[in-house]
Amino acid sequence: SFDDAYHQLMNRVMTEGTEKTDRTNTGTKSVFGHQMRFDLNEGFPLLTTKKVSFKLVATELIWFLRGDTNIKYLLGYNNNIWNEWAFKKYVESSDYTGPDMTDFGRRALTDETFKADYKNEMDEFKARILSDDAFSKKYGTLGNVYGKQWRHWQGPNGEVIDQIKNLIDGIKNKPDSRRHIVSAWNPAEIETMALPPCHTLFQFYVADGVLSLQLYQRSGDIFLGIPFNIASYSLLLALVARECGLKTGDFIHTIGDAHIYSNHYDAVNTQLSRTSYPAADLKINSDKSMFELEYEDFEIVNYQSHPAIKAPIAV
Ligand code: DHF
Ligand code: TMP
Repeated sequence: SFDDAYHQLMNRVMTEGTEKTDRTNTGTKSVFGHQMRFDLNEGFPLLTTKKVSFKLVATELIWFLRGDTNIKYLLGYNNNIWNEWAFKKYVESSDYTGPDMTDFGRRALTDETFKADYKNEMDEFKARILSDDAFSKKYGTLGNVYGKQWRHWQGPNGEVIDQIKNLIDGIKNKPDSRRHIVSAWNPAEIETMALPPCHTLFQFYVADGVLSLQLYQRSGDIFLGIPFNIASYSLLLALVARECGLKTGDFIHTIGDAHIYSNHYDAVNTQLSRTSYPAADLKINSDKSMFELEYEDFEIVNYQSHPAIKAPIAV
């Protein structure tokens, strides 16, 4: 099952991983270089040994494809997965006058009084992003992250490069090309990003009318991020195949620094003790082009899973 490949990765890192400090001061165990392969003809790879929210995955992918980099769109779907990184930019700015939020992610884990303050400030921040246009323009944005690079890469002479449109044209017109590449890693703009892209570069491949996709992910949070990344790129593969009139083949997930955070070990062991269910299926109930599709056009059928497992995210 799809879960097997993921469980193998968790097992590998738990048993062979090297302990390492990291940017977030949480501590991780990691391996460098791991590859998983998911054949989309076996169903849709939404993990079943914990519940993964397809809604959060799909609304995030549509947000990328719209070229959007502002969390306001996500908040409209009650998708909170990027809040901390926008909030961080706000509380580090001179416009923020509330209680000190330095290192809020880690402090909220051990200090109950602080946790309440943090929650208050975050709730206010979210409400303001949704209701105050000027505020959301300034503080809802994550900088020149995925959406910007995918759809509006800034060329040296002021031209704007739409990598996704170019990709679709390329796959349709020159399927054999070895240049079906999209890069989110724009070295000139890394400084402007709330978080440098984790899913860095991807490539499509066509053979015998079948489309495959390989992702190079430079850094992978195995417990929280990777389940989303697997589902997100599998959905992207399905969308591009549909757009180009091709069948779906494999999603190949190649990860550089594949790590488990030290405060996820218990959660990982819980998940490893579970047995997988049969894979779910993806349905797209619309004829619209991939650029016009909305979350409501997608449906995940026959998704049976174990319960969600909560774990803190390293900011
Ligand atoms: N930072 C770190 N440390 N790890 C990440 O995986 C990560 N991912 C980012 C941004 N920064 C990151 C964007 N993607 C969640 C999943 C994916 C994601 C961000 C957050 C997450 O928290 N998932 C939880 C709860 C989701 C919810 O219900 O809100 C989960 O249990 O899947
Ligand atoms: P880093 O920039 O120091 O590598 O931290 C980024 C963290 O976020 C790292 O734990 C990987 C994780 N991450 C994912 O696993 N998947 C994602 O899609 C994103 C955005 C981040």
